[in-house]
Amino acid sequence: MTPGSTKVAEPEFDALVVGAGFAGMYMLHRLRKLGMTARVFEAGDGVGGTWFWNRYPGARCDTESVEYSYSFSDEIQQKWEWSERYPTQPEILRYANWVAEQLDLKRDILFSTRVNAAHFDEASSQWTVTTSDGSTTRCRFLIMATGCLSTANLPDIPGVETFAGSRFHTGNWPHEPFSFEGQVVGIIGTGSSAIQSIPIVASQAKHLYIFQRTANYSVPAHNGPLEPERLDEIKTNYHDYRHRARHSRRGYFEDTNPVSAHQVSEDERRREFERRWQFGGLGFIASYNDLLSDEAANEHAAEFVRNRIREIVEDPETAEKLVPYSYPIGTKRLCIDSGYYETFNQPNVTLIDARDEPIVEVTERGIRTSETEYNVDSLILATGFDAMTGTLKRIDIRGRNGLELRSYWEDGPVSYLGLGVSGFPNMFTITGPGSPSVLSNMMVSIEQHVEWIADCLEYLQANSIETIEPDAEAEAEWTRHVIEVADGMLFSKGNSWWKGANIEGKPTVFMPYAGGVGRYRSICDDVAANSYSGFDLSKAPASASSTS
Ligand code: NA7
Repeated sequence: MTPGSTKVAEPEFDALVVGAGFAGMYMLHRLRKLGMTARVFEAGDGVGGTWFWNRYPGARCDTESVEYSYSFSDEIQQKWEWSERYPTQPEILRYANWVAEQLDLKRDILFSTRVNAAHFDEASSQWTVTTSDGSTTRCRFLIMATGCLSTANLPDIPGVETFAGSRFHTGNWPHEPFSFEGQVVGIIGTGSSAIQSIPIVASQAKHLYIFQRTANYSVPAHNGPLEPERLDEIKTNYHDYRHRARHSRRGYFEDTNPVSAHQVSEDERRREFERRWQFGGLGFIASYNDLLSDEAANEHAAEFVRNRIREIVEDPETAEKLVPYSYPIGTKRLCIDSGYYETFNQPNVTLIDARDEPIVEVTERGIRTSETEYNVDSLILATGFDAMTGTLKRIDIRGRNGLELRSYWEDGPVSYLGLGVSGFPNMFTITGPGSPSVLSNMMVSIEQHVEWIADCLEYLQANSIETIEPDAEAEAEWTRHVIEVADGMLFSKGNSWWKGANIEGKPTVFMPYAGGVGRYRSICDDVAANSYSGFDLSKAPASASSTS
């Protein structure tokens, strides 16, 4: 079938992909390899997804560059040269554009085009997708590659719209360079985005006021140039490294230490935490295999970080405000920093504990708390995202019988394997809720989903199957399993965006699958090997034509 076909019964594309981040880009490549006609709709005017929008100062990936990259093409992984251990946002964006060129992807991506609605028509088994330019496009398969952190959360602080100075959200940063030189700046939030940007903003601003509602745990990145010898060694052994990551717990080259924190002496534990602290990065939380499931084990790691904060921050009162007590380490996303705690030793930086001194409103001039008004020239909202479901629920998605996804998910997302939703035939979600996604190296999870979906589409074609959708019972069972796994861990103790706790009124349901990427991969593989068990497949009526 060719795009633009006038035959009404025919879909215009075999597949439409929503989003041109790393998921959408790779999906397009795989769809082409299957010989399918495909188009990608992308709201931004470039590829890169998360990395297209998050341009705040200091934006950098917390996963090492050699791991946060595509593995599906050895040519691509051998050719590209990362410059630093952790890639900056501009470098990741350059990489995304370079890959798009290598694979000639852009000719099938419609930029500056937001998907507003997608409705399934049962008579034709087609999706009709309505975009921001008012046009509609029909397809057989709808693949949501909308990312997990793509809807910025504007806090519901009274007056936030009235601020007269420059206002920024880290997740939607302007594309033009902006300097805070000589300015008084206020930043609300101390999550990962704030922790990355604060040292940079503090180096420019005349004064920086940081409004912290919850103290976070952060581990140093110890970023630096990527040594050529290390890069060579990885490139030589890339195949083995990638294999290890795909079958690991978190999707990284180095797996979680299989030892319990209780199995070793206090001295040994301290040495291991110290070694990982000095090495830097998210691997700190993988020091022992029970840090996320055993409170006492967790407390050892938490206390280690608390003591480090007290050592780094000179003013004891400020240090105490920065020390996190309210949740076990790792039950909210661990942060990785470059000089975050050290920044509080600068005379031009003030920490305001918004628990002791709550923010009352944003005024034209600044931020008013219960105690005083802080006048600022610029206001940075580092207040996170309506994660994982926010973007999907903002699109008017309707499946069989007009079933709306947003109402189906009113009490929290349900899905089968985080790949599909019952009642929404031929719709796939890449790294959707119910899959490891944000608990893992996203690249590993993205590639696994894209490859699984591509194999599934091939199977459907080969077997003349018209529609696939999760069986409601399999979906309910999987959703229960996702929650059960999380309940067996300490995640209920952190008010994280993983469970929607950061958004007023959002159902508090733990969304990602915490069972590990290796285990999850074999579950998905088994499902595929068993003729897509847990999915309902329906054959095309004999008269219907095939799509490609
Ligand atoms: P996060 O991690 O959700 O952090 C948002 C921060 O903003 C966090 O400190 C919040 O405090 C704070 N916040 C949110 N709303 C308010 C209001 N109304 N008042 C005061 N403070 C508020 O988002 P990030 O962008 O930093 O990171 C997202 C992910 O990107 C990260 O986990 C990595 O995976 C990369 P709270 O903790 O809710 O008390």
